[in-house]
Amino acid sequence: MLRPIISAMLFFLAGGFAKAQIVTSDPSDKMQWFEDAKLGIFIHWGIYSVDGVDESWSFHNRKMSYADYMKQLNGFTAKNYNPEAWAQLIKSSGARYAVITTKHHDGIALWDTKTNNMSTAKLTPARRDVITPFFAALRREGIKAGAYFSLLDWSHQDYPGFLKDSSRYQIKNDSARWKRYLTFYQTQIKELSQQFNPDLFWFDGDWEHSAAEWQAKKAREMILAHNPNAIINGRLAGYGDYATPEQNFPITRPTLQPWELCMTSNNNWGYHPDDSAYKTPYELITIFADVISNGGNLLFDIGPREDGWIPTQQVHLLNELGKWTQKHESAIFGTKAGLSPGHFYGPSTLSKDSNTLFLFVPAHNTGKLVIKGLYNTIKSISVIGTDQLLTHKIVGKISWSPVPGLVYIDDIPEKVTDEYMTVLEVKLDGAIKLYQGKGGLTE
Ligand code: H79
Repeated sequence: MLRPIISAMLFFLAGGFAKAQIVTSDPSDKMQWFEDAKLGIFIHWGIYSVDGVDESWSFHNRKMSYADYMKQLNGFTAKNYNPEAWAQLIKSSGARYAVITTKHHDGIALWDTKTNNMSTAKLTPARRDVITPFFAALRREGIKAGAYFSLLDWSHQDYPGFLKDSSRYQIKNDSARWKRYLTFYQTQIKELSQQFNPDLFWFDGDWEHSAAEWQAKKAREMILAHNPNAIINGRLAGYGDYATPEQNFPITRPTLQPWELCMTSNNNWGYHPDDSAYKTPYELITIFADVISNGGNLLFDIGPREDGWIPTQQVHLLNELGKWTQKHESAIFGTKAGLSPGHFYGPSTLSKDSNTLFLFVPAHNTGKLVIKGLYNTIKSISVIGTDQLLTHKIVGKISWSPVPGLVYIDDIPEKVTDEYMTVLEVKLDGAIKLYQGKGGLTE
């Protein structure tokens, strides 16, 4: 139980996420699968996937009328929806978990909620709950299943917010009305818990109210009462289990672990046929390597069309990512954060026992690599996915000084470099030991 307490303190000290994280009833190892997972696939699917407009924000920001936005209900068919194929695609990317929008800020549930008729099951030609078959398919593939759920619901008559810069009412003026909303959203969470038992709840939209207003502690306790192993992301007004930077890559290693970067495949979360600003497989893979090097997970987003078809570029990205993650499995899964900056110019990871260091080298780069401050003796260096061994030289080791020399790794033959990132496996004589001084005679 020590770790949650320490992380609660860090949460408090870290400023950016300065809401106390109170963890009382969780099994101490419940985060383990998540920390080992490294890669998740995020899915934004909803009625916004009909016209390819911004998910919920398009009406909220008055880019289109609410009436026009809601007309998309008539176009959500899910007619080519193949949850098994989705799960297989996710599996083949190497991802260990997936998170799907069960309800975005627009209030349209993708499951058959009993709380109201605002669902794909009740109001769209699809006429069904699309979550149940997806969770079943994920679980058949051994992939953890996460439910994205927007706390705020701009469609609900008892929710204060609706369009940008307007409000239905103020909580302080009508607490009974807000109470009705709390009962509504908490009932929906109960439905999700009981019907789907998500491994992960991915909340969003907490920024519109305080933890006290949301009754965030109660929401957390409700979820954990049903499943003490459920993981909750860091958007439950301070009552989550991990930090969630969105789109923006952290420059300094987040002090809060675990953490997860969620990122789109182009510039949009949902289906946007006009958005061709796709990341390349190289960009995706180098971003992913950087994330795991810093001890995080990547939650990479795709946005299927209303009928369930996944854009070709997104399938391509997941396939290329999958080839690479499969080849370099040992350097990715079951590893931990690598060297801190200063030791190596690039991403790295460490085996859990710290006896093996993995160095990530961009594309067809043939090396000229240096490791600084390594006390250990290197037993071998090999190129993952090949039987190529590399030699190295220790440079500048002063016999009477305790400071280790520089490790210069000899060139990687071009023919064994990877199209995206080559990974070197550096086997050490024991757990890694690093010199982090300033090079002075006595430091
Ligand atoms: O579902 C996707 C987005 O629709 C949703 N989260 C991802 C996963 C999302 N979009 N934007 N945001 C979350 C953050 C929004 C922040 C803002 Fe604000 C809300 C900017 C302006 C209003 C909060 C309040 C932050 C600044 C002021």
